[in-house]
Amino acid sequence: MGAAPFLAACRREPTAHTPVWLMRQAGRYQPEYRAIRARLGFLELCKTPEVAAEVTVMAAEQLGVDAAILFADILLVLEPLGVGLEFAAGDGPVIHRPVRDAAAIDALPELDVAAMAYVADTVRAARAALKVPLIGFAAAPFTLASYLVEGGGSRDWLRTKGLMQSDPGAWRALMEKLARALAAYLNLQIDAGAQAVQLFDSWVGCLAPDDYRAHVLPHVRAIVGALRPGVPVIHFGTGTAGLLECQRAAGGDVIGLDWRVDLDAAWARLGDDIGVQGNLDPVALLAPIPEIRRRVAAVLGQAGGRRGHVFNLGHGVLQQTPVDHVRACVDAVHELSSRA
Ligand code: 1CP
Repeated sequence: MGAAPFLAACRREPTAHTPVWLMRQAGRYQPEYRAIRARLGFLELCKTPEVAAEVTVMAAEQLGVDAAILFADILLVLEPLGVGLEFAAGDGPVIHRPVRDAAAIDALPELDVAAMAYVADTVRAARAALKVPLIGFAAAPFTLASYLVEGGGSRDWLRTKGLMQSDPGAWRALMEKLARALAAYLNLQIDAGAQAVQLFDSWVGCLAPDDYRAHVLPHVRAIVGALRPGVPVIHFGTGTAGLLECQRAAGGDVIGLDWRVDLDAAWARLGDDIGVQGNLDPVALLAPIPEIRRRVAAVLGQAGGRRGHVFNLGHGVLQQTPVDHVRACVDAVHELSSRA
């Protein structure tokens, strides 16, 4: 056997089947995860490396996927910045002291990456137990800034886009600070053993291409350029049909797509010298298994067996998804893409 299929696909090398992993493959849809969460808060779980590693490994093994993803959260890096991160039960994440103007941005400390040592410990513990490659991850700076500025999740990102458009100097200072933090954090994960990394720019699809080019692209590019060489970078976003060329220009070996684009048309725009990840609608996993298989076949059909396709959902596994449907999806990818 050559390299693991997941890493081979990230490098656009041939593989015996299309590799598959799923965003949020560890989480609330699993009874074992819910049992762990009944005794540990989310932040506590993330900060207990043995248990976070167990959650990482359990998801990968149960599903038979081709890669594991570190169990952590994109918002953890905000905690040492002293902005009051809390994962409030039921309501999603809250930032108690949001950062909304030049003075607050100036006062935001640089990340001391030593504060994230527990994540490196999780990476090491997971690697020791895993048979498949481990993906590390971080937010891309726009998506991280959106939580920091809004004070939590948002539907319209008014304050974030408002800051970007009305005080571009302050915005740039914020993005530069976050980009330095995120590059150091990802390199910490890589040094601990992460074999690929994914940048989650989950909410960047709310931007006009001109704003992306002026206010986001340079900072993503700075992160990608600062990472240890030789480790594949997956650059993911949702709602990015208007931004694909810009995302490609910003960097990454593989571009992660959501279901709102045809994978083949998106790949044609990106060019065949880059990999593509995606892009089944997570809602499809609620359908009966024969329908799941039909939809998996449709995504694989659009990829056409080309080198460089990593199968995934277009966003995370939904909490309501039956475990056997998730497994059926993974099995279908392997069966229907087998080239052995
Ligand atoms: O209550 C719980 O148990 C916590 C739910 C939960 C989980 C399971 C949160 C809170 N984070 C996570 C894990 C997580 N988050 C992973 C683990 C690895 C895996 O994929 O299996 C990853 C990669 C993330 C990344 C993440 N966190 C993103 C990017 C991906 C995406 O969904 O777009 C985002 C936006 C977050 C913020 C966040 N953390 C948690 C929640 C509920 C949210 C979303 C809040 C919102 O909608 O704004």
